[in-house]
Amino acid sequence: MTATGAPGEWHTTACILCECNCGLWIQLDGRRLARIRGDEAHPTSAGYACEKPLRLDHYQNGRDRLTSPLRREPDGSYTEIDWDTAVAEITERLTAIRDTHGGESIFFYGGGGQGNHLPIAYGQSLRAALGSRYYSNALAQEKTGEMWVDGRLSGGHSKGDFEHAEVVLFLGKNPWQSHSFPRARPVLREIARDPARTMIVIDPRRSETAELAEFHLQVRPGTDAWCLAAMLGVLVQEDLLDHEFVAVHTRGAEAVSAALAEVPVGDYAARCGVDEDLLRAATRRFATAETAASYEDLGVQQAPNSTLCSYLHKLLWILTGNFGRPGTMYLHSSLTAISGGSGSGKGARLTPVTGARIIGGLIPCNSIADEILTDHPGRLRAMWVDGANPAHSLADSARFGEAMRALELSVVIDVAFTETARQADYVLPAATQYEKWEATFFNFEFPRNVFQLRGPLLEPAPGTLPEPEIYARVLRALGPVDETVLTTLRAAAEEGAAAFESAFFAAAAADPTIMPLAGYVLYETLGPTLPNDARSAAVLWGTAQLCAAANAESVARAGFDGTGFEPGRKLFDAILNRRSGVEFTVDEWSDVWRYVRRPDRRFTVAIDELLTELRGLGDARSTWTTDEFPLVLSAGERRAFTANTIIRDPGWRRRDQEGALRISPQDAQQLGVGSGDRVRVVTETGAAETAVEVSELMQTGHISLPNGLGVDAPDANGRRQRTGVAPNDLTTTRYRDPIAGTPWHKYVPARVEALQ
Ligand SMILES: Nc1nc2c(c(=O)[nH]1)N[C@H]1C(S)=C(S)[C@@H](COP(=O)(O)OP(=O)(O)OC[C@H]3O[C@@H](n4cnc5c(=O)[nH]c(N)nc54)[C@H](O)[C@@H]3O)O[C@H]1N2
Ligand SMILES: Nc1nc2c(c(=O)[nH]1)N[C@H]1C(S)=C(S)[C@@H](COP(=O)(O)OP(=O)(O)OC[C@H]3O[C@@H](n4cnc5c(=O)[nH]c(N)nc54)[C@H](O)[C@@H]3O)O[C@H]1N2
Ligand code: SF4
Ligand SMILES: [Mo]
Repeated sequence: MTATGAPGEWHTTACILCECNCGLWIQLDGRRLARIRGDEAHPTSAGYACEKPLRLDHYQNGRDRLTSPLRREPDGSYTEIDWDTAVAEITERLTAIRDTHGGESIFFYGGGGQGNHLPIAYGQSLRAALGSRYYSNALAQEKTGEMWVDGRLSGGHSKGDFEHAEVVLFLGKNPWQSHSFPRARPVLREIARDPARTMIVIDPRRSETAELAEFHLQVRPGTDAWCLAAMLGVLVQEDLLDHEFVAVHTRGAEAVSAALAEVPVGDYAARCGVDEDLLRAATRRFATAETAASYEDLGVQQAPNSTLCSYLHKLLWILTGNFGRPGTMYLHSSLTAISGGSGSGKGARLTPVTGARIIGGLIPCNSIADEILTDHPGRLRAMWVDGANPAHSLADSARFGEAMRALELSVVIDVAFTETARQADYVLPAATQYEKWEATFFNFEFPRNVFQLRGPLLEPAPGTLPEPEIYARVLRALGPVDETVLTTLRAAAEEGAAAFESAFFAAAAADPTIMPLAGYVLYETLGPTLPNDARSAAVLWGTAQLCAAANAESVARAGFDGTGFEPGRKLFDAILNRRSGVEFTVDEWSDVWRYVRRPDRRFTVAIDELLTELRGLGDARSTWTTDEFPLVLSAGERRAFTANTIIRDPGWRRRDQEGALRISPQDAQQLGVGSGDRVRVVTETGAAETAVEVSELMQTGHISLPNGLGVDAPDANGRRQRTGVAPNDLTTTRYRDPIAGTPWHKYVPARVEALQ
């Protein structure tokens, strides 16, 4: 569906500012996104939208938009070049690097932020064509610890049914601002209002969510492992476990119970700074509720002991039997694997230079600079970045920038001239997410899971291309697929769905190199035959077929039934046509055990590596502050107008444009500063100046800066201005989780100096 441009017409699309991807209706005024409201027909968001997307035009028409491919010259300036030149030069240099150092020296990063995942599959084709092995994205600086634990426990991805839970627990998570589940604010308000329901929040800060909670366990920063261990200790020592659930649905619980029986609850409550009676009361409330659901996020995932915390958190709901019923936790279907870590990377378990653990196919973000800068024959020589801004979002930006400059080749695809683009050898301008076919693979619902394909509202801005076309141009130059195969498949596609289905799978069976290149092959063959110029959606044909084959029953229940390739065909047609989203699987709650990927369908609860860490907590260190750096800085809090770096123009923020440093009244008094005063924040890695906001929400010793600030964007006169602090000027890759390698963005030892 290309835009008709009829005045007053509401276009169906979605918000791209966080992983909820709420459905939106948008009215255009020329090329401006003029009026924006929640899409009432969207199956999950049902008309809900927060304040952020109302000003999405700052994304669509940002001053920093790219309109031509750029080449970096030896003096660091950029020259505009045409697409043919860009594709030819990049292909030639990629080929030379592959021939000299092997395809595994070409590293891929990104593949979509919060709303643009469709290009991942086309990127996988390019990786396969080059023989690239290593890949990563932002998940490897937040979710890989949790992914590792989920993998050990069940092999699935767990989430909660907050809307129907009697008790909800948020661990290092502030859904009032960060959302992450459908209609977060109305759901939170309903829970707070209902005397029969209870909210528990574990957060050092009195966040907007904590403000609504009955129990706020206001831990000292970085001490959640002691808090969670104490809660689990209470469960076992006060005999609050769901014994029947544990007996029927888990394996290895004896070892876990034995370790928890020894937890000194009072000592650990003191270690995390939470009143023991409050901790016990909150635990009893959680354990005795009919239904409970919980969510862990960055407050623990980017802090000390993060993988251990993920484990202890999941034990809380498993040992109390809060799984597999409405209002509890669940595992869910997926249309496709989100990490995108397959390609030829399958089998790589450790990074090539530093030997760090690869989880979900992703190199730990904290290792990337070392994988490039270390003098080692296996080091990474080239980097391809798409839809990410790692020179801003990863720990220690200065070192990441140094790593990018040390590469033999770096290519960045983005809509804007970002911090990462400004370190790259080539910059390729993409059409925005409102100018092309796009989709998100953040599809985490149960029992009805939803996928939405969005059509373009506008033609691509002059000079830009949708990513699938960019990948196709590079791949055509590389020529990884025999032309006769493409010709045969093109003819079959012209003939119709059935002919194409048999032809494609016959070709894939005859030649095992086809499947890893499926995105490209589908784009070149099926793509041109799709209605409404939906060529970029071609890869979803394969996705739909694989999803239908893997989840036959629940796809059939969603209305896509039949024999052979019929269910996949029906699902693909629905994806192409139902613009507010498609329920692609419909499950029964009893089906949830199908997603426990174990032969006995039980949770494997004993994880030896983490039980050892649990037993060692008594002697483990819980403070990393020093006389030089006496405060704990949370570098990257979600606020009302932050959305990673997706919108670069500070004018989109209605309040707190500069993103002040939040500090407790006690610390402010000691420094002799008040709200609005300017200070310097100093850490081991760097220093930055900022305004202060004295806040009752902060505990003494804890300071907090927002995420997504500190980008350099042109002002009305075209001069680049930096607004606010770039958090990763202050962070380090050195502090990291021992298992997942994830950074401690929420625990950066710091000091604050008052400025005159
Ligand atoms: N408005 C907005 N929403 C967003 C985003 C955005 O940029 N802006 N980004 C999206 C993305 S990518 C993500 S991953 C999610 C993240 O969503 P959240 O994880 O909810 O976001 P944060 O504000 O980073 O951190 C949550 C809480 O952790 C607390 N915290 C800090 N240190 C500790 C600690 O030691 N222990 C505990 N228990 N808590 C601690 C903070 O005080 C904060 O309230 O948000 C998504 N939603
Ligand atoms: N210190 C600190 N660092 C953090 C965090 C923190 O809390 N503290 N949070 C971390 C978290 S949880 C996350 S998820 C990461 C996020 O960091 P990144 O994954 O790097 O993502 P974004 O900042 O969202 O950048 C998305 C990029 O995609 C571009 N873009 C938008 N639309 C399109 C499109 O259609 N095509 C293409 N090709 N590009 C497009 C945007 O211009 C932007 O440059 O940041 C992390 N970094
Ligand atoms: S909750 Fe997230 S996806 Fe929904 S409208 Fe707000 S920013 Fe957009
Ligand atoms: Mo994130």
